[in-house]
Amino acid sequence: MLSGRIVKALSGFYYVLTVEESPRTITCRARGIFKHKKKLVTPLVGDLVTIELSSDSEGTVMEVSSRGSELIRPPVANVDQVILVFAVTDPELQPELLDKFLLFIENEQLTPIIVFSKADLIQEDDRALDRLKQISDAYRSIGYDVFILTGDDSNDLDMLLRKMDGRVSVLAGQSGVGKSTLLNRLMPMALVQTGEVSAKLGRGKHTTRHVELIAVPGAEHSFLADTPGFSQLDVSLLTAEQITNGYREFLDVRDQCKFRGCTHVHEPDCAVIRLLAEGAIHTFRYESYKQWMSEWTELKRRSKR
Ligand SMILES: Nc1nc2c(ncn2[C@@H]2O[C@H](COP(=O)(O)OP(=O)(O)OP(=O)(O)O)[C@@H](O)[C@H]2O)c(=O)[nH]1
Ligand SMILES: [Mg+2]
Ligand SMILES: [Zn+2]
Repeated sequence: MLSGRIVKALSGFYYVLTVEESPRTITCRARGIFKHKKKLVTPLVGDLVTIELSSDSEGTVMEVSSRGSELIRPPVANVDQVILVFAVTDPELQPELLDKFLLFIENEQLTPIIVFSKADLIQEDDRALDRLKQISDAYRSIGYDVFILTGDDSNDLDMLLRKMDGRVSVLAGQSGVGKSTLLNRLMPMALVQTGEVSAKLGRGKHTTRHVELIAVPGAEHSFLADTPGFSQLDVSLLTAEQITNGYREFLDVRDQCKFRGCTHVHEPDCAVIRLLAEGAIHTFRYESYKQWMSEWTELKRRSKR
């Protein structure tokens, strides 16, 4: 029996990187369904497993260890942090969508890192540059790490790489924002396919289709996962309280609201609404909060009909 980590799952096979002096990748079939504390589990990328070898390079997954964390989208287990990539243009930056991603990350107790890509595409005199600066300052003031990719950013890339030390990180964001491109810039030897590479080969746009964990070279227990892009996120999977908890700056002051369980929308003596009026909470954050709250209410109402 050997232990390892599932780094890729494709067409019924699990690719397991072994924990050994010289790690190797073993192609495995799963033994069927796994029971864990009476729950059925399907192995996920990121799972720590034990395997039985049938040859030097093939084996069977025998057991899945219990998970430290489990993301539904992208589907990865045992993640420590999420590198959330948002393009500043092409597609146009939508901070409310960024906040929607943050809702899920915060509620999984994962550390988000925000990366704004394609900043090299905005002209210096463009108003979009001011907007980017305002938005990134806002997220920094709330306590998030924010990186901006300008093409001339090797220092930032080094800092980002250091943040991945000893951790399992996963890239997340819409399709075409540059997740695979960023992975290749951080780890040039990984050579994952990006939209650009295959366009050169004349095969049209390449889009990532599976989750793959890639070991960060020279760093122990460090992995970065490339994932397929997505933008559909179902807020009805969360509770109303989780939506409120998804906004860090509201959490900090909720004890000052008059009512316990204040939703910060219509209640009197609400600390969030007071701070909003004082300018200490960003309007765009509060607006996105109301947007996801009302989407949540609407989805719940419809599901009851
Ligand atoms: N100008 C510029 N182009 C970028 C940047 N990052 C990515 N691109 C381009 O955007 C396109 C899509 O990049 P990918 O890295 O494949 O995007 P992705 O997020 O992996 O997309 P999916 O795999 O579909 O989820 C490619 O043509 C890249 O060259 C950037 O920072 N600046
Ligand atoms: Mg990709
Ligand atoms: Zn309140």
